[in-house]
Amino acid sequence: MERDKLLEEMYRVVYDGEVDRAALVAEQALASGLDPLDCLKLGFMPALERVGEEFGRGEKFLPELVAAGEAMQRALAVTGPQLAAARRDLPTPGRVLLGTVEGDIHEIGKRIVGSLLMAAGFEVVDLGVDVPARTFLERTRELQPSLVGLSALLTTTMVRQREVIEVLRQAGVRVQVMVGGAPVTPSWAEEIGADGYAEDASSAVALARRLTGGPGS
Ligand code: B1M
Repeated sequence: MERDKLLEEMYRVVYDGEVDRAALVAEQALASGLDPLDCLKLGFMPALERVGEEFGRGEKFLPELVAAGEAMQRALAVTGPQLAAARRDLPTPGRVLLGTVEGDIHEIGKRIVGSLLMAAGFEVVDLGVDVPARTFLERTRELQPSLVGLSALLTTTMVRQREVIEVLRQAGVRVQVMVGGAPVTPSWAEEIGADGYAEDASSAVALARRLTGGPGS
């Protein structure tokens, strides 16, 4: 299948929530030589954004949101490992502890951020979703990461980013904290005392490099 047709098909499978077909289309796209990041940015993600907008306007319902999210997850299961093919020739710029904050189960953006960080050579420990502040503290003490990354997709869970930062600071743990997620803004990051904010996965890598003093910082 040619590139434009594949991109259209990627969009369609997520928009229509065709969970099983999503992995197949992702495999076809990679086999045809398409870049995994292009597959996500130009094919799958715009469809998920549209479903999200339509859900927000009451034109789509929860089952459709769930199906689109599932289809995206299947596509990511195929493209993610290729995105994350780490550059082993470089010394690792550091360890990143990544998670979606408590109360929030959105994980797609965080996984993409994690994959690109791995591709940039970072060691990524992904704590998953709905991660309490206490867990961030415990795992930071245990793993001594250079950077903690907090993702939040809901206006109601953004506040948990502040909570994690407070818990870390109150415990006297000094670690850089990066925040991101659709509702998060640079001013919010500043207000809660985060060390940096990244709008998307590529800028998260640039920021992580800067905060950890890694290559290209
Ligand atoms: Co939800 N959801 N959702 N959802 N969902 C949103 C976020 C929403 C905007 C949709 C809408 O109404 N228009 C809305 C939030 C409204 C608000 O808070 N103002 C919403 C809602 C309301 C809900 C529920 C409450 C719905 C309900 O139950 N009634 C519920 C909440 C569940 C919970 O968390 N407790 C819910 C559930 C779900 C699903 C489970 C069905 C599913 C998630 C599946 C999954 O992740 N496994 C889902 C989905 C898919 C979405 C949308 C459609 C897509 C999110 C996504 O994956 N985007 C979303 C609408 C939207 O965002 N347009 C929506 C693609 C992803 C690549 O982008 O996550 O933004 P994003 O990540 C980007 C950047 O933000 C950034 O880089 C990423 C890559 O470029 N980034 C970081 C993200 N994290 C970062 C961390 C960093 C740095 C950058 O550093 C650490």
